[in-house]
Amino acid sequence: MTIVQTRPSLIERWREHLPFAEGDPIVTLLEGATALVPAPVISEMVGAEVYLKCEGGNPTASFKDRGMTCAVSAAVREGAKAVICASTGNTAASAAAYAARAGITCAVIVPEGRVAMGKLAQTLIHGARVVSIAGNFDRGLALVRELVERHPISLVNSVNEFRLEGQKTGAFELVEDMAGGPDLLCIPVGNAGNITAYWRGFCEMGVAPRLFGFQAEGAAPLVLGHPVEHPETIASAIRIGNPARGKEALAATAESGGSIRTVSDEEILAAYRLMASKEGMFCEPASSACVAGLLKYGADGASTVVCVMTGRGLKDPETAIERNDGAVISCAPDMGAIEEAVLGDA
Ligand code: AN7
Repeated sequence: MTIVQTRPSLIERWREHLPFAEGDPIVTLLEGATALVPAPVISEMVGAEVYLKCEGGNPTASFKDRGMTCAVSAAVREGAKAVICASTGNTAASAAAYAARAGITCAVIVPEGRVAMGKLAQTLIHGARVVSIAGNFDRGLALVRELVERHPISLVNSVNEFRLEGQKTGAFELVEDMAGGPDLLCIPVGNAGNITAYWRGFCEMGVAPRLFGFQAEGAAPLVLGHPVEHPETIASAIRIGNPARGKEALAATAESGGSIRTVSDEEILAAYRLMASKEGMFCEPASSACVAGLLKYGADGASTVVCVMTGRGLKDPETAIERNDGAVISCAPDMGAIEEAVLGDA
């Protein structure tokens, strides 16, 4: 059989900057190379050129795939037969997909009842063992860190260096697409791996945009300066109270001349609806947190801004349906009723 590969895998594309040699096994779904889409409405509102880095365009519809191709490829290179992660959902979906692709097993630990439906569906259909705990992400991560000390299972959370190595390629693409990168990067912060990875990528390319990280008010350990025992937010992806990469994220942000600040759930939801209804961009609530932050605090003199749209809106259909201004209109199947339903005052 002739296999035609339409574009390089992320590892092949950026091999000279990644810890993979020619001939190493590569587990890929052709991740990366995501679109950078102008946001005219947000641009007008903040008085800067704003672009959206659409990470929902990755194979499992979040940025996690950049890191996961590296983490799972490295695990296979080391002979691992199983991977594990704690997750608020997207890491789980990505790990499950890449493990399936590699033909190895995957287990995920998730906070009971707090994972968005699309993410759970993905993780299950890829055949991962989904273990739900009566505890939050932070407890799950502590448990898996201990578990991998006892068993030969590869941990693929962003405490794994390969995850950050893969995710730094998001910054590489921005430097390439924008001829030197933006003045300002706005990014949601949960476990703080992605903001750390972007900074690493920018540094390796010799550019230094300011980083504005945003946490939800009820889950803002890096703003408060201490862990949050019971993190709470509508943006379930970033419902994290004790970020594993917190110190590095704070150092990166400070070095860039930026900051990590908070946005409320109301601000997150307003940005979420605005993005969908005015920009045609359906992202998940955690992603809209960075747009909410940009709208709240302003572009601060930057002329070009990138907001990292970390995950696709379809991940979380419940929030889209429940937190939406509109509703489905029931209608009898006849012309009079249809005219009224379509044209009447809703
Ligand atoms: C859509 O999947 O932590 O600061 O377990 O899914 O690198 O953690 C997800 C995080 C932002 C925050 N946007 O990134 C997980 C998980 C979305 C996310 C973040 C996540 P980090």
